[in-house]
Amino acid sequence: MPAQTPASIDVYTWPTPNGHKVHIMLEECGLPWRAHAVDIGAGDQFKPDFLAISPNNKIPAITDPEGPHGQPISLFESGAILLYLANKTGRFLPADESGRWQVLQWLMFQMGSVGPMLGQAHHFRLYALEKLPYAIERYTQEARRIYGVINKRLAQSAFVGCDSYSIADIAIFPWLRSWQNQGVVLDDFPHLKAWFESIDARPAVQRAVQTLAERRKPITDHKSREVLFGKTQYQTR
Ligand SMILES: N[C@@H](CCC(=O)N[C@@H](CS)C(=O)NCC(=O)O)C(=O)O
Repeated sequence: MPAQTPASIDVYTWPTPNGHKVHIMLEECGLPWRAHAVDIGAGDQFKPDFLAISPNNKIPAITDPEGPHGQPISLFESGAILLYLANKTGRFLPADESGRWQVLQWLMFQMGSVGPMLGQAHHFRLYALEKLPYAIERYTQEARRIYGVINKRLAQSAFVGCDSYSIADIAIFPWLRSWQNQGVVLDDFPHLKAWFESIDARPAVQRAVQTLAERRKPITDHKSREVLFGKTQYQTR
């Protein structure tokens, strides 16, 4: 009997680093999926249907019609989604316990340090209308420190998580694509640079980062700023 094609996973997303983590994982796993644009500059993340699956009003979120026990499941938080997809497919998370814990600690490092700190670097260097030297200095230094941590790890290991490509690499890579905006010079981190170029060349990665590329725009207009950093973001719900 021919194997049944899995149902498409619905991805509620936008072309940002956190969105691209999930796009890359889905492309690497060869799973069927569909992107549904959530324009976070226009305020789509506050629509009730989206908040019902992503209560923190952030992309990415997914719905898999074939979740655990064959039942549909919705998930938000990119780290949880990567773990879910790794568990579903048996890919990019080592089966052996020590490799698994290695990957999980570096995935948590991405979620707790790389994303939040580089996100603040973007905010204060690019988006904040008021250029605050203390904040710019702090988050640029944090960005450089984090690149240094990754570079040191890659001096000892072929990949960030373990000795093979994993969800830790998939989570970190999209954030480093904007290194210029973070005040970092890639040449200062040679092990990281070689790793970055090898991931960037992967066909699945090349396809994934094209997701909704035509919709991407800089957050410079009044409306986007208001939605993301102003009253709409902080209204009491
Ligand atoms: N920890 C979350 C962060 C997600 C996140 O920050 N998403 C941003 C885009 S990269 C977003 O949707 N922002 C919209 C908003 O804050 O209203 C994850 O990893 O999924």
